[in-house]
Amino acid sequence: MILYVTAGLFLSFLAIPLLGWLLALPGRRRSLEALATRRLDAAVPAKAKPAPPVPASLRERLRETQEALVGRLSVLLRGRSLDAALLDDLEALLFTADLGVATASNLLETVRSEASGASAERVRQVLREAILEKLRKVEPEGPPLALPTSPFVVLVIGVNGSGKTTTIGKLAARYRAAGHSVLLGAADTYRAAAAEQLEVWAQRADCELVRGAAGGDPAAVAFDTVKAAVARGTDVVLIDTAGRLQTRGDLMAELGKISRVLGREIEGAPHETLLVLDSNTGQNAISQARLFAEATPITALALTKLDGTAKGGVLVGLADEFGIPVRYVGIGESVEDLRDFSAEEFVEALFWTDASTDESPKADGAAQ
Ligand SMILES: Nc1nc2c(ncn2[C@@H]2O[C@H](COP(=O)(O)OP(=O)(O)OP(=O)(O)O)[C@@H](O)[C@H]2O)c(=O)[nH]1
Ligand SMILES: [Mg+2]
Repeated sequence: MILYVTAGLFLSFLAIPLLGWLLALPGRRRSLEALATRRLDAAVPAKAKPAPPVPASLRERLRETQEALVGRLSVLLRGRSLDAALLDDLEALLFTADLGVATASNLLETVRSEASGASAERVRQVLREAILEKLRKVEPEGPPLALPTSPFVVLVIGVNGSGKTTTIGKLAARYRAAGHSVLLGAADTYRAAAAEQLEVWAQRADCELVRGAAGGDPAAVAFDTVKAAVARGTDVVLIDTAGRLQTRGDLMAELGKISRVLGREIEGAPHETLLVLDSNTGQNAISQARLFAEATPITALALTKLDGTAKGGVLVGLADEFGIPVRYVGIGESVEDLRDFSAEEFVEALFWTDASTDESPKADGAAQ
């Protein structure tokens, strides 16, 4: 009897660790598999990163620009190869696609030198690559919404109605969604309704706002805003300014003053001066960029209203002429319609037509 009990106890001591080992087996197998995959990954060189999928909304919103540039190009190229007559037609197309004269000439020259006598498909490919190369140069470095310093001060400028306040509202919402504290500065003191408009966005984004007296000094509001941000330990400050014509010297000089006041309060501020350009203005946006850049150093561009315009080609001209990083593109009026600019994504959206059919999206009815 004693012998049976001893043997039973001995067997159960053996059974417990055995049971534990069996239960841990799936987890152990998973970690072994992970180890094997890691080793395999290390042994196999990483493949080139595939192009990011283009969100249907971006394609859809860029449709008019797509048609004005690549849609017309597809029709032009159909069944032809690059000869003198096609070059003439291409010249006419590029010069009327809101790219700006310098960029259009440059693209034409690239096609002439790289695709002489080549097929339609090759011409299309050369143009695509040339546009992509120009746009890659203005892709912002670093991750989106990066905050290299605190408070990170962004001064937002541009002509009347370009979309400054809306862009600030959308940006505030994005920063808030990423968990950052945001303070808005209503330095557009010209229009009584301007601060109210910004206030609505502040409520939507759940952030605070500093405003001054109507008709007051915009630089003073900017100063009060950064002072409050420092006191409160705010992460991001977005300063709205009144729209101004790029040809009004006095108003342009005011931007320099706001910038200097910010820099006096916080070293290096404004850390970003964002010029907001309405794509509908086409080549005028190029002249806006030139004159604003003369008034104050521009560190980033936002191209708004790319939805509903055929003039989005101006983005390529701006990239080519100024090389200023394009941080955002606006493709609609709601909060989620402010996208980080990606050269690859933009070019994919422009050239998304199935090249083998050489049809524009309208022609083949392949719209999403
Ligand atoms: N479709 C579309 N509309 C936009 C976009 N961005 C702004 N808007 C609209 O453009 C109009 C002007 O926008 P605001 O943000 O008030 O422009 P603003 O530059 O602040 O104007 P001012 O303060 O008067 O100089 C508004 O009706 C916005 O809804 C965009 O990306 N797409
Ligand atoms: Mg405004």
